[in-house]
Amino acid sequence: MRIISRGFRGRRDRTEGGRLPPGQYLVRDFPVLSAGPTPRTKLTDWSFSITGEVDEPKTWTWEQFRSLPTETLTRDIHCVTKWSKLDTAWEGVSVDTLLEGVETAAEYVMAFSDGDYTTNLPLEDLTGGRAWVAFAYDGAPLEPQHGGPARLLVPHLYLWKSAKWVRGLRLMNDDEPGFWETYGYHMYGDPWREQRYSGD
Ligand SMILES: Nc1nc2c(c(=O)[nH]1)N[C@H]1C(S)=C(S)[C@@H](COP(=O)(O)O)O[C@H]1N2
Ligand SMILES: [Mo]
Repeated sequence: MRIISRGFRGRRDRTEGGRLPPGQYLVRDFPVLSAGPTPRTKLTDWSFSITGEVDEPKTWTWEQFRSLPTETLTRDIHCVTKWSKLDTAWEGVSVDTLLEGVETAAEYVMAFSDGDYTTNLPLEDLTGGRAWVAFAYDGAPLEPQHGGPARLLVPHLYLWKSAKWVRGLRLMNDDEPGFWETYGYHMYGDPWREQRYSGD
């Protein structure tokens, strides 16, 4: 007699139980996508700043940043080149924590990184427990190739919005294109609405 356990569901759902956005496929490895060489900023030279349209700019040294409260999180990530990776495990500082006490009328943010990478996002998308400055992946310090010492992580948008080697957030009154957005990538980049390129 054949016994089929209660939990048996046969072939895995092609969309991984609805977790795979349209046009995406699953990877098990962790691809590296960088537009330029990996910057190697010493932690003693590193800082994180909130600048632009703010009453008082803020800045943290690495030591000060690492003494902020941290969160661990597990999220699915989606790259515009069509790979998705499920259940990636991170540790970081919530952007809500970094924005505490910041007075601003700005509605947009330009994240900026070592190596001159930038990417634009609505400020709202970085708040409400939806974005982190992550310094660890899979229980280990974030590797330089994946954005170490720290990267922005905004998992509900395509991964180009998650700036590696991030050094700060510049608050802006008006939306402006960042690096890839200047080359025709979408200004917002929602993977569930397949907003890959401008016009999508
Ligand atoms: N500073 C910087 N951040 C970046 C990029 C980059 O080239 N430079 N590439 C983006 C793109 S297109 C993707 S898909 C992800 C890739 O992250 P990974 O290399 O850790 O997979 O980083 C994003 N952040
Ligand atoms: Mo990407």
